Amino acid sequence: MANKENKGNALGINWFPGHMTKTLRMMKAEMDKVDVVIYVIDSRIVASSLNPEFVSFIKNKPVLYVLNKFDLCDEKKTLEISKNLKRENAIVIKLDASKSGAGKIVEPLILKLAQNKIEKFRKKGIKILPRAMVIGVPNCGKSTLINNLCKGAKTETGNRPGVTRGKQVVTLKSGIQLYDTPGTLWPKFESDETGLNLALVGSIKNEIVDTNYLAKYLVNYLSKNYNNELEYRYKIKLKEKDAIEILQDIGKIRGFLIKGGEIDYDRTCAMLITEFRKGLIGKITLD
Ligand SMILES: Nc1nc2c(ncn2[C@@H]2O[C@H](COP(=O)(O)OP(=O)(O)OP(=O)(O)O)[C@@H](O)[C@H]2O)c(=O)[nH]1
Ligand SMILES: [Mg+2]
Repeated sequence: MANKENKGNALGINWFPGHMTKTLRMMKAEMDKVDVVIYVIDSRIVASSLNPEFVSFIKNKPVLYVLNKFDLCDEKKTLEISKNLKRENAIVIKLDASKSGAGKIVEPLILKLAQNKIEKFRKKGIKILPRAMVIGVPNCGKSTLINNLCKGAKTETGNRPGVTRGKQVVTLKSGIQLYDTPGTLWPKFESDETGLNLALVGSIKNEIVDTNYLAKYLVNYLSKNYNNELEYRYKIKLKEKDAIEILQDIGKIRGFLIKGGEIDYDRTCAMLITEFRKGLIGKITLD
């Protein structure tokens, strides 16, 4: 349900609080002043990072798609999926925005994408510098990218969704202006997988999500697609085991026990998700 923070078990995860509606309204209103859109995508979930709410207001703008957190993804799979990002007047790049200096390639690309407009004004004798709006789902690295470009923490970042609130404008040394925006989602996800993928990478507030269900979903996905990584990280053998049995094995190996010698299942699930988010299980792409 839109604007309601309803904690569901897993099916029908939904997080579309009022501040996102407000942000989308602000983005639409500001779009007229923007020359280039910097669309930050979490490389582990390319398809689930695409917000259908953006389609209408970015349609005529040049777009720089940034496949961010590329250091955490399964390169081959992500590049295959990102072929779908094709559109007119767009450039796709891969990036690890948390790596110092990595953002250097971005500024010339903003200029390139705004070239037509710069040229049009130059003919009239006016020198303009482009404005770019940085958009994307929560926690995908928008503010980190901006900080990377301007050397110094000009915007607040953090490994949880909803860090940036309100519009923030940062002017680079060159004069290019970057608008940071709060991460936004949309009222209803197309599929349960979309919600689960967004939750796994930390784009949805933890309180909304049932951690144990999420861990079970992750184990199922990993045992089908990244079985070697899962076995290697936790020194387990998957054999024909189901997700719950695998989680029990992981808990046992880690020594996560509660009174009576039982496995601390909750702690195991939470640990698995944390390790996935940090990239400790391996370079993994969810969609
Ligand atoms: N490994 C890795 N971590 C990254 C990368 N980019 C950002 N991060 C981390 O991801 C977390 C979220 O970064 P933010 O820049 O705050 O994300 P945001 O998109 O601005 O988030 P909101 O403002 O909440 O929408 C931080 O812990 C960053 O250090 C990247 O390319 N690789
Ligand atoms: Mg931010």
